Amino acid sequence: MVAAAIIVDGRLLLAQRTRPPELAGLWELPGGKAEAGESPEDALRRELREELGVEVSGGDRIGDDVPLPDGRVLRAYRVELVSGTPAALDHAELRWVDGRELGEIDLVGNDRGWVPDLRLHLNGW
Ligand code: 523
Repeated sequence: MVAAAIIVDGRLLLAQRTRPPELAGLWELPGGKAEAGESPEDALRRELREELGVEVSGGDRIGDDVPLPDGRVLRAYRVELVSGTPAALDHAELRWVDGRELGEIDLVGNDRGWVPDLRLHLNGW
């Protein structure tokens, strides 16, 4: 599983989930599952194209891997926007948050451990 930290002008892009019911309404770093034979970087580019309608580049890791119950890990990458304006094609809503807002918003549990690392790159905390 891969997730993207898109940071522009000291704000991080968060996306509000619509599913499953237990995660609907919570905010996440957008991303998803790598398909068979797909590298994490390729998976992230595909997911962001599908979910947000943007092209991204880069991909330094940020924060620690989060072990998932099924044995996989969730890994976050910092990416740069290359083209497009993020749109909520697969989420309820998008929001750009600064460091203070990141601490106050309801994140999905798996993403919460990344907050201290993310804040180092954000304004306003
Ligand atoms: N997470 C998560 N944080 C996070 C992402 C992108 C995903 O905790 N930033 C978890 C939430 C789900 C699982 O990973 O339990 C799958 O995420 P999902 O649904 O975004 O992945 P998809 O879209 O590849 O999977 P399908 O919905 O099955 O298509």
